[in-house]
Amino acid sequence: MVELSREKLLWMYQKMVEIRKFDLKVDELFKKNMIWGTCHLYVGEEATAVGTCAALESGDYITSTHRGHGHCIAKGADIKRMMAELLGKETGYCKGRGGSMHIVDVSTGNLGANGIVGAGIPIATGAALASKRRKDGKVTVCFFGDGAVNVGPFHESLNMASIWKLPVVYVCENNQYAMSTSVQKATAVRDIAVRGQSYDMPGVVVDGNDVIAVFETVSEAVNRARRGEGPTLVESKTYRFFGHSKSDPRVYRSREEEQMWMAKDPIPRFANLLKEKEIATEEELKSIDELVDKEMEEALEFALNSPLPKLEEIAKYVYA
Ligand SMILES: Cc1ncc(C[n+]2csc(CCOP(=O)(O)OP(=O)(O)O)c2C)c(N)n1
Repeated sequence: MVELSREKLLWMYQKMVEIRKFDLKVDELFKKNMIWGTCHLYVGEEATAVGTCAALESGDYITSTHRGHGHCIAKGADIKRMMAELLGKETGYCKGRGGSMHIVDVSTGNLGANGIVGAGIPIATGAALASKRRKDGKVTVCFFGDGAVNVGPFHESLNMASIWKLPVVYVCENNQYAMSTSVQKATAVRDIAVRGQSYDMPGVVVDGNDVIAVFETVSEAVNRARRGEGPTLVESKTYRFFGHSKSDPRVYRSREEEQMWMAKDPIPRFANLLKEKEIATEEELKSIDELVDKEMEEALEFALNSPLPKLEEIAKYVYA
């Protein structure tokens, strides 16, 4: 806490609130049939994206997942362009062709969300290899879920990153479920972090609903990577408050379990800390909340006023 300025702490609070309000707005728009397809909400996991991105320099890279809105916002994406993308508009990050799972923003070092589970892991490893060869001093953070730790590319990538001592931090967002499959049923080890040992890299478990703990853990891993000492596997234990995607009635978990995790909501928890430490008053936090409400309304207005792609150009920019 001591090494963080008030400005940075308030930035962290604002980003968490932006992620929450963005996804709640997206949920509302879905229910009104204004967004089509599917999407995966990040509500409940905000502390992982924000604590992690707060540990990075602006030139560093991230790779994201199918649940990527939070990563994009924490790395500095333009919320107007994100909203436009979800509404299929020409002003969106992929000119409205990609939607929720394909937001990429190279200007902020975000190498892209990804609909294929685990596919960001080799991409991040490749980016880190490029940084090492170029000696550009950049670190790549790779976000992925607990479901991704059982795919081959996870194991291949961690092995190579360790052999070559690449500047990469693997951040596993263990939100307890891969669709309807609980992590206990699908994964042999109790803590995913122990898999770091197989590849001779540190594996650390962190409370993923505590933004400061995430910041501190990832900062240490980033510093290690920047010193040329190689990768780290961070397991951030957290929970998604909503279902897997839009059509999930959550029959595989109990309402009691959900309530237990919601009591650990990372946003009020951080707000209480900021008040306790006299970093911000209730009124100051409220004014941040109001500012973000306004930001969301403006983003929606921008998206609604943006043009749809022209029908004759619909296949333009589509490569697969
Ligand atoms: C290679 C691959 N297999 C299966 C799917 C279908 N699928 C989409 S999301 C998902 C679960 C992912 O769970 P996890 O990695 O834990 O991320 P979370 O959704 O919990 O954030 C699956 C199996 C896919 N998109 N890609």
